[in-house]
Amino acid sequence: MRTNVDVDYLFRLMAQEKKRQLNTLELIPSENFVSDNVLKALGSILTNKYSEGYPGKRYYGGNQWIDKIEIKVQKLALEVFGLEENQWGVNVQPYSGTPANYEVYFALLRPGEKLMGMSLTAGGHLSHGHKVTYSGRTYQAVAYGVDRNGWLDYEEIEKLALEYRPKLIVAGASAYSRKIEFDKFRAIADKVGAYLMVDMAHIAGLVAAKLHSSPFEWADVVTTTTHKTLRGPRGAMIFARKDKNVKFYGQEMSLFEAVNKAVFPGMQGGPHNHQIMAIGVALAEALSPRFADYARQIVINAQVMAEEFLRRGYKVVSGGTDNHLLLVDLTPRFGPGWGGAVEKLLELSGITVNKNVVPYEQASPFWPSGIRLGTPAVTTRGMKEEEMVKIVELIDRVVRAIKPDWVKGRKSNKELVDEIVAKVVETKITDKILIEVERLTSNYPLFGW
Ligand code: DSN
Repeated sequence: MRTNVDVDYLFRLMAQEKKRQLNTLELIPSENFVSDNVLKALGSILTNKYSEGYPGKRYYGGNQWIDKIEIKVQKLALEVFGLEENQWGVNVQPYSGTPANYEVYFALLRPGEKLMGMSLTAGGHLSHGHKVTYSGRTYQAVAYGVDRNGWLDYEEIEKLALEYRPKLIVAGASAYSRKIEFDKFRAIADKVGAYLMVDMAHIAGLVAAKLHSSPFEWADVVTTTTHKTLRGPRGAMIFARKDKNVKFYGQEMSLFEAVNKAVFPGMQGGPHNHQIMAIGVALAEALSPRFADYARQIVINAQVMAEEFLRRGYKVVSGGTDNHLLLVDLTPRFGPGWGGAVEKLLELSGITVNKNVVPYEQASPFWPSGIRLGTPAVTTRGMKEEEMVKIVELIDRVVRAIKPDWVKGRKSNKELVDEIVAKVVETKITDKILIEVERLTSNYPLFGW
């Protein structure tokens, strides 16, 4: 291969990122590490092919093998979630989670119609109607939240639905650690004649392993990304009912047909065939008994982590977790607004988490009061309960290096956070933790599985 300085530079950056992934503890709940076979599919010649349309109905020739791949991936997707082909169809072409959600809105709603989803501050996702997004600007979005303890309050959601009468209700979250009761959402949707869409992106792997109740019994449409607990490539799928109809721009058709039209030609062009192939590989992996063991360990690990935080006196939103993630509210220790400083210090210690708003956040969303942690990626490395306790100990040592009187009663901002971070770095605690993290990660090598 001919060399080129820019290409070399890019590959050097990629090598650095690989090193980061190998040597740090990845605790962002929406991230994971894929298998070598998934990587092989993603980095394959399938990226060369154009195939607008669907199997058997393409706008380009030469799709005989692509058709077979897409059909097989659809079958695997239905099998993983125990679905019958006469009731459910699946579109495996969405580029990612946000486009998948918008494609469903395009299929079911007209601009200006009402959509109800969980608010971002309560743990929902931007694409569920947040005002700065396409979903919030195109539809009239109404947001539901959680109660003071951080739990979904179905009576409140019902009240809101009865008041606003949305045409579509979205259930699903990005920072909610408890089981979502899809049957209750269905009952609410039925009361107001709304469609029910479940965005199971975060918990798809747990649903596949039957560790979370299935949304398919209750929802009209289910969207998911494929790269979180499902441990596939970055990508998404939309499942839609074939036995329920909708009027799509004057034409009566099944929800599944409307979703297909919304994906292509509605909102996307050529499918990413390398990505579809990699989704298929991940789905085949999800069907193995090893995946069920993996998913069980994700939840055990998250619960052990939550218990250890509680034992060390931290506030865990909702008091614990039923799934793969937990939200630690740092307000009692530091006052509002210091999640960002903790995120930065943990990053310098080789531990990756994300700052996150907490329910009834008193600080700004840019400088929120919590951190969100999840176990899918460290569980892929093979870490178990003992390591979770160790990780919480490491995090605690970093957090305790921030003296509450440095921050309490002060409003966080970039300068102040930089100042606090510098003060802690001076104590050398981040260097010490970094060494311990490298020791821990070297015992659980990544890649090659
Ligand atoms: N951005 C993802 C998350 O981190 O939860 C959701 O799409």
